[in-house]
Amino acid sequence: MPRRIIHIDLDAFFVSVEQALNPALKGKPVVVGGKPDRRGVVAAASYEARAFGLHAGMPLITASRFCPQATFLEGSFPRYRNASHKFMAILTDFSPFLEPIGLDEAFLDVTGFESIYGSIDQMAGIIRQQINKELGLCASVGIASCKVVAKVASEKSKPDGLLEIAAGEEVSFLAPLPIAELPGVGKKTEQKLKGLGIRTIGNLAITPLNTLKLHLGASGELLHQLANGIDERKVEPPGAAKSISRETTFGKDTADRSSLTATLSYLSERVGADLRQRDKQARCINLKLRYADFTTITRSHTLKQTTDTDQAIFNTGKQLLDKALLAERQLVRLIGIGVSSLTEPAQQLDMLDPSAQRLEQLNRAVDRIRKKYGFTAIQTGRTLQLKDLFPNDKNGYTLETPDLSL
Ligand code: TTP
Ligand code: MG
Repeated sequence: MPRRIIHIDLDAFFVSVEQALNPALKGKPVVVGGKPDRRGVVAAASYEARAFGLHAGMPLITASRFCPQATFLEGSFPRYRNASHKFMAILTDFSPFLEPIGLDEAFLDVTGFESIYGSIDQMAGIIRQQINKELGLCASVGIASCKVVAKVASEKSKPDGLLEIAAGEEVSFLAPLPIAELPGVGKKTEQKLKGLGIRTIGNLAITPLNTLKLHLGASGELLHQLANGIDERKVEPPGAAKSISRETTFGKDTADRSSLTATLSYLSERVGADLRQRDKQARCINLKLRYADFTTITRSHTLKQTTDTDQAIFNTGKQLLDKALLAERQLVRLIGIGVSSLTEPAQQLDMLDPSAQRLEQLNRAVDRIRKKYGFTAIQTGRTLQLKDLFPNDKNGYTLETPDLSL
């Protein structure tokens, strides 16, 4: 039986939350990101502001030149997270097969649900109404037989829209769209494809697989499938992890502080990204070391305040590492970092600490760029030296024992 999948994404999310709180801002150009004299960038722009060319990622100063009459707001991340929880709670009422993506986006597998609601289209209408009634927000919805087509459809229906692609229509729906609109095609891939004369998703769909593999490697095959509307990926709940960890064995045992620190930093970033993807916070940070003689130690530290930032995970891990290296002078064979005692985000605490809030926003911004362009698209100064230690591609460094999440 063909699947029916809903992709739902809130319109101009941060801005819409502000407009729901202050209706005087509705229908006007509004920007969340900060005052225009600040060095930051636009996080979200209302559709009225987008009409002036404003978009996420644009420097605030440029935005204020294009649209001086816009209202510029600092925004409040805990407020958006709170709205996000309510949004996800509404979706859970409609289907247990829910996969949240970030704060304002989710997939729902609703195969067979037409018998309850008359049609999936009607079901989506009820979901949108409920979000509007309870949160004062507009959501756009795509419905299709697989994730990629549902996602492109919701994007196409924006703002405040609904677009259903019938089974069998996937390829013809995608074909005329520019390649940049295919999820998974970032700026670099777009340039490469254009260099090959591939401009539309339809061009990509009929390009021989070998040509794509030659120029794009393994991701060429995936993109070819997606362009043909083939996407078997399931809608999967993120799973209730009790702990999250990453570890790796070095090719050669080492006592070199800077490569140990760089590896710890990279592993901390992977753990942090996973933690945020699950929208969890951690109280306990755990370091694991295996020495050349195979003795293995773990050292833990319990934080006063829960965290989900790469920096807090790394800083605590680094303190534990420094202590352990002082106590034991052997070469290190394996290093691992993990978090446990996972909880829901502690919202009130963040409110009191604007610097924690900014760090959290920064981490989330990095997550978004990495989701689009690959994990190594952004590297911190500390991890850069890993280039000499481990092979890497856009998904990150190839570690000897990667991805040991429990
Ligand atoms: P998006 O869903 O990408 O954007 P949006 O909801 O503002 O607009 P729309 O979906 O209608 O196109 O991102 C959701 C929120 O994430 C957005 O409101 C603000 C935040 N965000 C940033 O902080 N920086 C960014 O670069 C992007 C893209 C989003
Ligand atoms: Mg959105």
